[in-house]
Order: sequence, then structure tokens, then C-alpha cells
Amino acid sequence: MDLKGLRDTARKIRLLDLETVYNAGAGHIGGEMSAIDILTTLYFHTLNIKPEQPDYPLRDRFVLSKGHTACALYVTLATRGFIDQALLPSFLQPNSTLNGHPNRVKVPGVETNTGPLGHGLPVAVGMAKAAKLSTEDWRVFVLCGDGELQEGSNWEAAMAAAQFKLDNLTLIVDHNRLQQGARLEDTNSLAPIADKFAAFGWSTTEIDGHNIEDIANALDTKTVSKHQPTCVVANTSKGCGISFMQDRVEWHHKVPNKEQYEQARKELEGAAI
Ligand SMILES: Cc1ncc(C[n+]2csc(CCOP(=O)(O)OP(=O)(O)O)c2C)c(N)n1
Ligand SMILES: [Mg+2]
Repeated sequence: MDLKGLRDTARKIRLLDLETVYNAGAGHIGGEMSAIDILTTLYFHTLNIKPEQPDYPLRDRFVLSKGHTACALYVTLATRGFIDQALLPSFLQPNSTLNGHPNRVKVPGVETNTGPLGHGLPVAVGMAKAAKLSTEDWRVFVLCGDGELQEGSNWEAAMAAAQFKLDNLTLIVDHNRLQQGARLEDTNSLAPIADKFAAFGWSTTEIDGHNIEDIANALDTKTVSKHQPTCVVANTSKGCGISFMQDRVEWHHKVPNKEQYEQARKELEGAAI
């Protein structure tokens, strides 16, 4: 898919995410809008995957460590053909497989259960180590939140990944500078994130997390350094694409009312590609 196709797909995923959260009356729309350009690039450009064979043994693995944004993952998996789009209206309904956090047993394409922050990277380190032990060349990608990096488990995993020289592991940090109910700078800013990972022995790069071309380049095998894991700090904006949500703490898990839903639709439909 070319860049225009990727941008258009990201726009469609944003619209479907908005609709799914609105219909469910719950979700984490801010962090979903901030991650959708990254998810689109992964699933429609970077990942070596087969939607018709979700457990293809040599597939690349993706771990959504910021599991509260599960809805964006479900919409991406549905758009890519892992699950039926007709399932999306069941998000958060009783007995649905589409729960508030992703479950690998219930949803094809989900690699591991997430939700408790700080677990995705440790699990991904284990996956990347498994690929090395099997001498297979599939890659592992993790997307975590910036607030999530306040969990100490991430830093233990970061040390292990460098020690094991996991150059098949790429961590993408969704650096939207907001967490639940606060700005990072008012709690624990973690700055400078890239320098911290570099000090832990990682190769690092910093990009605009809404520029599909930058995301694709940063995730390309050709830009990955040998014998080191990679950390991509993606500068994003929470609520990206919807003016009244953008960079607003309250849109972490607020749900649009009818008027707001219609305005958001209009803005996303009219966005330049
Ligand atoms: C261990 C743990 N503590 C608290 C929560 C509740 N929680 C869900 S999302 C969130 C904020 C996450 O912020 P960030 O990682 O920056 O995510 P984003 O801004 O991308 O939504 C919190 C505290 C959780 N899911 N897990
Ligand atoms: Mg954040």
C-alpha cells in the first residue's frame, strides 16, 4: 500500500473507532486516536502477517502494551481481515469477545493479553528471545504509553533486552505527554525518554508519530542496528484528528455525546489525506 493508501486507511480506522466507542458508550478514545497512525503502518505496511492464518509460526508479533486502547486494535484487526467487521458493534457488550482489554484466546491476531500497564514489554522480550533461540528471523513490536513507562517492570525488561542483544525487538513509545487525569510533566515526566533507553543500551530514534512515512522508515529492518533492541519515541498527540479532543486530559476515557460525535465525524471525513 502506498502512503496515500495508508493515510486513507488510518482515517477510516479513526472513523470506525469513533463509531465503536460512541455506540458502546465507553472506551479510551484519546489514546486510540494517538496510536492509530502507528497501528495502521504496522498492520498495512511493516508486519509480516497472514490474516487468514493468524498463528502462522514465522509471523511478526505485535504486542499492544497499552491494552486500554483495545478498541483501536480490534478496528485495525477487522480492517486488515483478522476478524469480521460485523463484530465491532459488540465491543464491551455482555458475552462479546471484544472486551475492554485484548484477550489472545478470544480474538484472532491478539498475541498476548494486556491491560495491566508495564507487562507488554517484558512479555515481548520473552518472545524476541524465543525467536533468537529458535534461530528464526521474525520480529517483535511493542506499543506502550508514555505514562506506562512509569512502571518499573519496563526498565527491568529494557535491561534484559540489551543484555540479550535483541535486535529483533522494537519498542514504540506513544509519547502523547498525557496519562490518566494528568500531564506527565506534573507527575513523573520521564524526560528525556530516548536518552534513558540509550543509557540502557538501546538504539533510539525520535519521530513524528503521525507521519506515516517517518513511522514506516523507523520500523524498517534496514534502519535497525545490529545486536541492540530499538526504541522509537513517537511524538504524538492524544485525540489526534479531532480538534476538541486533541491534547485534552479529559478525553483519556470521555465518550462523545451525539453533537460531539457528529462534529468529530465531520472533521475526520473532511481531513486532507
Ligand atoms: C498497572 C496499571 N495501573 C493503572 C492502570 C489504569 N490506567 C489505564 S490507562 C492509564 C494511563 C496510561 O497512560 P499512558 O500510558 O500515557 O497511555 P495513553 O496516554 O497512550 O492512553 C492508567 C493509569 C492500568 N491499566 N494498569
Ligand atoms: Mg500517554
